[in-house]
Amino acid sequence: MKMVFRWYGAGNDTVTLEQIKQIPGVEGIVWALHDVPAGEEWPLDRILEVQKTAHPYGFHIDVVESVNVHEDIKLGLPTRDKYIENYKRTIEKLAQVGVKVICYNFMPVFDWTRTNLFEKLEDGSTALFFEKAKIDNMDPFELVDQIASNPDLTMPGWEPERLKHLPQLFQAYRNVTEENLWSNLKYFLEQIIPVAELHDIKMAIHPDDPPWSVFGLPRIITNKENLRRLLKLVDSPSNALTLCSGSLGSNPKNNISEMVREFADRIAFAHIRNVRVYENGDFIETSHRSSDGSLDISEIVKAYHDIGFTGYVRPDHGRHIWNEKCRPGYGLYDRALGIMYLWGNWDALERSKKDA
Ligand code: DNO
Repeated sequence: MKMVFRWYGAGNDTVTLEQIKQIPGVEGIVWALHDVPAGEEWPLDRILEVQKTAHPYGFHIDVVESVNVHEDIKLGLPTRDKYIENYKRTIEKLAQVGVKVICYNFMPVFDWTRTNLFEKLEDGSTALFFEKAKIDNMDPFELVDQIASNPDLTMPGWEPERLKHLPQLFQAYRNVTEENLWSNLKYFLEQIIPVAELHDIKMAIHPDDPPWSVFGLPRIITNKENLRRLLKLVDSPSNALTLCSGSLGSNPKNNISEMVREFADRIAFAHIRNVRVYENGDFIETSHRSSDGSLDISEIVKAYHDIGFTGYVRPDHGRHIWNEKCRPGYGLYDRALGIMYLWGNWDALERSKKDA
């Protein structure tokens, strides 16, 4: 596995490249031009800037997370074609700097959703928390108000610019069913996968987080059957997966290590983290250690080891520990601990293979 670390960019992240350099075994940063609105073509000079920033540290920039998909594409509006063209141009430019994997998602309106970004765990640290009943009974505008009035709360897909259009967006999605979303995804993939193939890039879709419908919006990248269906929409190695253990794992019916084994050759990017799921459907993110959450991370790492995984791996959200002030889920300390846990598991497996 090739270890990478998500970095939001100079001035946009509390973590520095110097710090990342000192985490054992990190080869590259996972990056994006976070200020370019979804649907716009990424400027080459900005892409080159990232490369120039990363290279002195010996980091590659092979993995982009994410090139976001414009809502018109997900909605299947006639205007989608121009945004798809822009998407293709962005793929071509990313190819010019050697990008290998582009992560994206197909969640309507919102990206990951939580009810509290700083919920206390027993050890005094805080972590991202999802209270199911609260979301089920909530008017999404309420949550938007909470977010808008608290500048410390940032969630992807909840940018102020986007939130302004929320009423229209909800209106637009009113008649979009899951089947419509599938066919809009197929349309998109049929256009972009040939471009990705040409440049040897893997388009790695990220599962929905949480993997079920929120606020009545359709969500489809949620379980094994749907991942199978996705891979068949366009049957190409470039139509690939970001297998996120924590996103899929918040539904206890999803067996992550089984998915790793089944989709082995189509997983381009692995997000590994743990999550503790409660009986009422709530969940909280924990340390990566198996015994701290509901997922057996050791078993998941073993599945990757068994398939001889050579793709990219990153630790995912961490807790906020040791009083670190950071982007929710994206501090230095707990993600660095997460990496050491992943390496610990991996190295032990390598060792027993050698000894066998
Ligand atoms: C959350 C991330 C997601 C992910 C996007 C991929 O921290 O896992 O925001 O980057 O869904 O497009």
